[in-house]
Amino acid sequence: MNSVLEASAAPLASNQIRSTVEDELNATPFIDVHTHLFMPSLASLGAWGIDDLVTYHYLEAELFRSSDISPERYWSLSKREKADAIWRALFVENAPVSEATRGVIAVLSALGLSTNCPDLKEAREFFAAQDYRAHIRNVFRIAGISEVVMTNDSLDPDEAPLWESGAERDRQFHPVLRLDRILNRWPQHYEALASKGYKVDENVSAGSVTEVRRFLASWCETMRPVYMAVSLPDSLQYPEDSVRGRLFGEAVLPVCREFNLPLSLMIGVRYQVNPALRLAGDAVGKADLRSLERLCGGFPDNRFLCSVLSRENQHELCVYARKFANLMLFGCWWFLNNPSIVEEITRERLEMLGTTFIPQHSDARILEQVIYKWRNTRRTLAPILANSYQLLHDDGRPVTRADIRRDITRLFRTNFQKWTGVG
Ligand code: FIX
Ligand code: ZN
Repeated sequence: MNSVLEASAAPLASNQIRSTVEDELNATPFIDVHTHLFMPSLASLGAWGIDDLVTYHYLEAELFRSSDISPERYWSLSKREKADAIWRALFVENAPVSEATRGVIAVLSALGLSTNCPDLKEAREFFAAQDYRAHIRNVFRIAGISEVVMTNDSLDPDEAPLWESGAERDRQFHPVLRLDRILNRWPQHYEALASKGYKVDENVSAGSVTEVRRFLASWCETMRPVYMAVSLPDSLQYPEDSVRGRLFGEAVLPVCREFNLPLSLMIGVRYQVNPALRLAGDAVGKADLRSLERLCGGFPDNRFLCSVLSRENQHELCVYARKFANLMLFGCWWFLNNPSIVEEITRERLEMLGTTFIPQHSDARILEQVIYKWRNTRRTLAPILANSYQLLHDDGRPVTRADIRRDITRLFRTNFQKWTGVG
């Protein structure tokens, strides 16, 4: 056995555990299992650069707390003016201590840019000088990720034609078939299917269900997604005598089985509690997770990915994962993606699930966000993982670098690869 293998198989001393965990977290390229980023051939849909970073909906929500500008006045501004207003209010007139504002600072510093300028002139010049494709690779390298999973909408009038005309694929971007328009807003969107020749109606007659299956199957052929996904309200009920209830059981889950795809359920959104804030207008609600119990129990041949938005649902979610082997938990989603809460959720999951879950996803909407979202994750998880190994060591089981490397690879790569078949 060569010396490197010997070293990684040697029991670690107690005071070596923390630094070894940090090394292995930094050395392991993560797979980012849920983002709103787009591959270069879909760049027209994507967001990157300083103006997009600063007008991220998390910061828009914070702007209206730190400035007198009304949402109406704000939406009337150009993107550049919006970014200037947010930079002034959240980064100049106040210290950027919130997780989202601190994130922008972390991105600027990682790219070698000043972090306390009075305006965005320097940053705009930097991003204007970037070659987009090279910039993507560089940002992924800095973030320590090998690939991301996109969010693709076959009913989006701007996106669908790009796929239908054969969008060039990219090995670092995996597609996902997102179903929110079909499952949550059927009355507004069934006509889009009808206009493409699918015989569907508003009441989802028997014929419609078959046609929806045909639509989904055709998009699985076109897009070759790694999973299907849908975000769901806190009021989700399953089974339910509704369009969503029927389409889940009779169209979506059968097609997932046919194409051997997991279904990702993102549960717990209270949509548009303040529509004036647009994308920033959604909130969170505690969900009745017995729906998840019935889906996992009722469809044992389907695999489910699941992330739940409410902090109050996390413990029962962990318990459900102990009951259903066809359920894989992932991420600390959206309002949970704050270090103090990520810590709490991840400790609980390690204690209850060992390494059989996916700790985090970035949910990046702007390319460079992966830099701070994954820096935060590595920084938050290092002491938590080190503590687990320290307890194992103190309880009498020697811990090796190879153990730590295998587990971190499982948490941030192979759990997802095995669940989706992504190579
Ligand atoms: O449904 C989702 O995928 C959510 O992540 C988004 O809709 C949400 O707006 C978001 O950006 C969360 O971070
Ligand atoms: Zn998302």
